[in-house]
Amino acid sequence: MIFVIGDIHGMYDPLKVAVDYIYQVATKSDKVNQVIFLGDYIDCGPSSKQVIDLILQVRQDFPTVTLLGNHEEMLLSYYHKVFEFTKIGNLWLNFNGGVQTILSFYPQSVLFKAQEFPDEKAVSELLHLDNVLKLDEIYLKFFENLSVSHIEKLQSPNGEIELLFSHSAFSNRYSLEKQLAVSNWKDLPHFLTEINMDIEESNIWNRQLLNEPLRDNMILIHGHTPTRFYKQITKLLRFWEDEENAPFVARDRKTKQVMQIDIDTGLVYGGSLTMLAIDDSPDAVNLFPYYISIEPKKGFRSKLYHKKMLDLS
Ligand SMILES: [Mn+2]
Repeated sequence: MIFVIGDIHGMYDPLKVAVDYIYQVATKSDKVNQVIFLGDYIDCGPSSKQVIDLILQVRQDFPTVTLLGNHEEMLLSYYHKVFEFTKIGNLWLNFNGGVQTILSFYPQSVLFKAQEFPDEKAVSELLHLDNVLKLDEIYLKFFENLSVSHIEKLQSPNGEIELLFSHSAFSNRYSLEKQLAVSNWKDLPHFLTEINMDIEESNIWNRQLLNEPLRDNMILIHGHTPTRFYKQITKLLRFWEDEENAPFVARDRKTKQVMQIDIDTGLVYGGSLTMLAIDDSPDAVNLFPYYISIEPKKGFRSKLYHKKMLDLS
């Protein structure tokens, strides 16, 4: 079994439920062959550091892939003062929940020395100081070494299937091979310059849906855009008949093959955390047997998670 976990954004409790489920599966029934995290571990929620600590623990116990999200990209760009860091810093701290991440990793930051919580202007001025954020080496290495994409090749009764994992969607407009060649955060500036791509189109920021499959028998699995967002941009899509916090499944118009699955179900926007189960055994009848949906706790009687069927119709 492969487990894929969508956008977490500093929300430790739902992640703990997902991780406990994985340990339970590993001790009771199936073999856990891979755990894949799709990025956006930090920002907005209160527990970014605890989230990373839990991911580091999972990494010790299971083969694990950790992908780079745009929020980790913002943190690194700010931390290393690159990519016009002031702009990125403002964007990160003022609009993307970066302050919560600093509070979690570095509560002694000068950001919190002021009597009142700093407003936008004060944050901008503080950006130039060195003691806003300091990260321990273990966390800095974790962020710097996050992968930009990952491929799993599976044998199925219908032939080989490639699963491509990424924080957000790849683009049909650029060479797939070049997009796949980016290994980590440090490769990004060179890659963007080389193919003249705006970072908004890269597979850590892009919000465009695929026009067609990236290659035959390849399914892209990603997060980044809360699935309910698609409902707002078009009413023509039919995926919203049941519930808003379900993964989003897109098929090729011509062949009707599944080509894209988005599992960011908007945890920090009042949605849920989604963990997709993938049956990677060669005789798997159903590649996507179920997903786990975890809503932030509503009361002590509420169930911790719900096991649901992925609607592939
Ligand atoms: Mn994102």
